[in-house]
Amino acid sequence: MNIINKIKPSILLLFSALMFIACTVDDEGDELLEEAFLSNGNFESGQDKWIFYPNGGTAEIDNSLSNGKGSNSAKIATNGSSNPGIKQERIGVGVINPGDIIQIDFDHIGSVAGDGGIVNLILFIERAEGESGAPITHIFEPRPILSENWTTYSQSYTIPNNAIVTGGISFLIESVCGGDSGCIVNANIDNVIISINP
Ligand SMILES: [Ca+2]
Repeated sequence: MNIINKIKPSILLLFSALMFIACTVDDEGDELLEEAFLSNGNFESGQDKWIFYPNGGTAEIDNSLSNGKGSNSAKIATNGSSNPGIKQERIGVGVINPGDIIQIDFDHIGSVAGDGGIVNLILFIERAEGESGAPITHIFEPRPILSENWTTYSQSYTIPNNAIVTGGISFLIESVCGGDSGCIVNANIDNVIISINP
């Protein structure tokens, strides 16, 4: 056996080991991303992962309306001075960093009547629990415009390079009526997706 034949199995073994390490890291990374970002964006698991805030209006699972597969969406509705909303908190801790682009997409359907009714998408860049300082709060514009057809809303925000993101991100989708009498907002939300550096 010459020297090359002796070395070959060792090289092959080393190569296999490196591939194994590379694949393991990659798989863990993918799992981490899935866990960290957003679960149940289609509401097919009900309120799981979400916080529903009626805030004087209606915030509930609507199992009669879904866009695409499944049967559920989130209904956020108000007919008075209130701001019912749905929120996911502190997702992407340790994964989302300063400078990252956060893209949020969701589908909406519904209507606004009277004056003063809007739908807000608000992003919070969070500090760790107990860490002093205020989160960055970003209200996306232009806001979603409700209509009788499902429409996809897509917005992105670049986290400033000097931001503190130790608590990940939170986001809130809310229907809002101010003080105008006759204001009504009926919105259904489905298929919420968050992409990092899309
Ligand atoms: Ca759905």
